Amino acid sequence: MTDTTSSTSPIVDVLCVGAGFSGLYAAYQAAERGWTFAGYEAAPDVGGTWYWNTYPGARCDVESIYYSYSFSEELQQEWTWSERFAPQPEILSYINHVADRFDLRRLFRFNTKVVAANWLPDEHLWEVTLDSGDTQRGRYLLAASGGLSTPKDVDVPGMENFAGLTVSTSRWNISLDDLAGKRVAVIGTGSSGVQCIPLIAEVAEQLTVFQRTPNYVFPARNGPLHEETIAEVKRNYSAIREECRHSPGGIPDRPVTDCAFDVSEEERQERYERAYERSGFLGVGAEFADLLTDPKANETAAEFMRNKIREIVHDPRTASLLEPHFHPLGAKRSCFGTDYYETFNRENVSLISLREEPITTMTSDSIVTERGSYEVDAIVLAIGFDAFTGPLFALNVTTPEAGRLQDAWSDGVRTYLGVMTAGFPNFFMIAGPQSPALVSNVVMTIEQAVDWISDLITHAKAEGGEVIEPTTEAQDDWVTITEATVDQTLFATTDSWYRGSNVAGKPTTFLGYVGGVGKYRRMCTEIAKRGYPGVKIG
Ligand code: FAD
Ligand code: N01
Repeated sequence: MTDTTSSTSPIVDVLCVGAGFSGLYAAYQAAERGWTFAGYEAAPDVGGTWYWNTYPGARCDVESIYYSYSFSEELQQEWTWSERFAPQPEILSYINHVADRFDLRRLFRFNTKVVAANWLPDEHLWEVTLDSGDTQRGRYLLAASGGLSTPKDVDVPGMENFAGLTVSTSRWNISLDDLAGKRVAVIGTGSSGVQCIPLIAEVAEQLTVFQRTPNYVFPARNGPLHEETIAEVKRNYSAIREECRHSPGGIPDRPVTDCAFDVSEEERQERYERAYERSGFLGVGAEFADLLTDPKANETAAEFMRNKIREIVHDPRTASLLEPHFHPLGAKRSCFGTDYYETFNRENVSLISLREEPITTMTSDSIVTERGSYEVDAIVLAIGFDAFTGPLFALNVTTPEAGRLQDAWSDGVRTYLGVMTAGFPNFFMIAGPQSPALVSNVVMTIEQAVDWISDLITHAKAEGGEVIEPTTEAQDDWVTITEATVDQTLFATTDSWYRGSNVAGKPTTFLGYVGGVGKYRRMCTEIAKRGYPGVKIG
């Protein structure tokens, strides 16, 4: 292992922050290419998202046979997923297996936070400072620090007054049994809330869900993966992965060309029914080509889902509060749940709409709203993340010329391909903002990004170049492309973490490229073939 423990450690080729899917694959590529590598991970072990998010019900919502590494044929043949959407412990075991199988763990220092990263222009090196005070120098700095790894600051009024048990889904540190027989509140009904609410309802004496914005929750339709399915997938894995790489979302596509009003009302409803049964990202929200561009078309799908909620939820008032009316279907990240709406038929579950009665404060044992006071023993916070820029800014990435990354991006994110940013040489982001990560099977996006970055470094080394930086012009073009692409869609009109609007004071720029994984890959490949025209290599 490269000694990464003191300021006298030898200079490494690659400094990397994070040991989730991104960091581990970056370590693998570095080892394959013979580069020295020093990785740092704040957690005690590998896993990233799947190390931290251990709340009840946590699982992926991109099918596991796709939401996994494709770089090793042996790996994908020897690993067998148990369910369509594997639960968190299984995904974490998989990541641990990968770390052991490819001997990657030795390349990371755990329980170690990177607190600063400074570019030394005369030496063409990055120097990272660790929370221990140690420093380490390296030629390239990779932020594999995750898009959803920094929990949002708790912005619920009066939280500091509450004396009962408080736990956050993104830093879950209790067992479900700790909530047994208790009066529990869940605040937040995004993907995390949707996954844990049904399981908490099963053990709590009383569960009160505090919902601010109702979302569209599709049935996950999870289940065991049968032997024949697994055998079939393994026989065809190479072809399946290739299809994913060139698809819009990093999963096998189901292309549709017709629009919602091209068909009769009857046919539309039949197709939504079939899509609802199928579920997944190619379900209702992907049944017609114009659902994410035409508000009227979208409304047909939204109303279909509201009807489903009214059918499932017995109490009409609760059903109406659960009906999503505040944003188009799919324009915020859709949620996939198991018995989510059914849970609100339980005697011990009630729903409070924070749009009707916002929380004003808390006491030691109650949540106080504009309309009443709710006594609880425990509060589960499922309020989301400071996405992308949260973890990146915490690195305090600084160059003498451009200053800190957070200052360079004070008006919004600016990247070249979501991978680099002008003014910050030899700094690379894996699955970063303005990449397709936001709306893709992220593991596929990670592999593509690491391969592309590694090829660029290889190219620069071959040319004798030590410094790699995008031109401002290429970056401006990419920002324009990402904005123009999203402006054609309903994503642009919707407040969500996709746009940074969930965090007070964060500039609202869209944090992803929504033109599709396949199209993005083609662009990146073409840029590489042409000798990286948007990149200065010196
Ligand atoms: P992460 O897994 O977030 O890992 C980043 C690591 O960097 C973390 O371990 C963190 O501790 C470490 N780190 C950050 N800053 C520092 C620092 N300064 N110093 C040291 N270490 C640091 N995506 C999908 O495509 N499909 C899904 O089904 C899916 N499900 C998800 C479910 C949940 C509950 C969440 C939260 C996200 C989900 N995602 C999903 C997105 C998921 O984040 C990515 O798929 C993927 O796991 C990201 O991997 P990563 O390695 O890039 O980042
Ligand atoms: O976070 P979120 P999440 N008072 O931001 C509410 C991935 N993921 O952790 O919409 C009261 O989506 C907020 O309300 P509003 C996935 O990419 C995947 O659930 O802002 N409420 C919202 O209801 C996902 O998109 C899975 O009005 C407050 C909720 O809290 C991303 O991670 C599972 C509040 C936050 O929802 C984030 O999901 C889990 C406040 N002060 C996560 N602040 C899978 O299924 C926020 N809220 C694979």
